[in-house]
Amino acid sequence: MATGAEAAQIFRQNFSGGLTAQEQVSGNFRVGNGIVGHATGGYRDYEYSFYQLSLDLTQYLDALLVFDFDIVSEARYDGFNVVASDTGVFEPKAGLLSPITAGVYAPMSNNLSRLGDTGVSGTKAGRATFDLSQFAGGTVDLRFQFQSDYFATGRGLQLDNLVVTGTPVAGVPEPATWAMMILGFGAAGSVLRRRRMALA
Ligand SMILES: [Ca+2]
Repeated sequence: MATGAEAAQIFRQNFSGGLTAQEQVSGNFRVGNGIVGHATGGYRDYEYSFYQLSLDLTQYLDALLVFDFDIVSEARYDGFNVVASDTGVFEPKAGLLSPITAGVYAPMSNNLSRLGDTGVSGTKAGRATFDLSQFAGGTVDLRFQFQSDYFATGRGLQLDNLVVTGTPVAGVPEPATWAMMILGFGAAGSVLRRRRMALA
């Protein structure tokens, strides 16, 4: 888990602008009013929508995902969860990521075709944390997927303030280290110049 002063920011999104090339939305999800999800209106019967994010973690030893969620939906029958794929292909119900945060996921009642048995449902808001360390050293696609059954109610899901942090692999100097190195090279150069002048 990425903790302490050594953790670096890998990705940050507050949805006040558009999406980057590494993000996409599908179904009824949109970006608007500084959020992604059901930005306006509600959701429909048998909806499947998602926000998806591709992360390059090749230069990190670990990674931590944090985001805010706010959902108004039919409890246990409509909801969302987060799934991961390192192949770019998502199989229904496969790759479920479980949050570190306790009490976020709860059992779904009707075993939704893609969401599966576990998700965030009903009327709920909070901040969820996921450990992505199992994907460190590689790339991973994360899908924040929403699904409803026949009885659609509520305005659905909104996501905001998504941050991914991680510990960079050793050997990648921090900016402060680079500054020290450049100063060091400069000092060495001036010593050489003085020596050449003395020889001339
Ligand atoms: Ca926002």
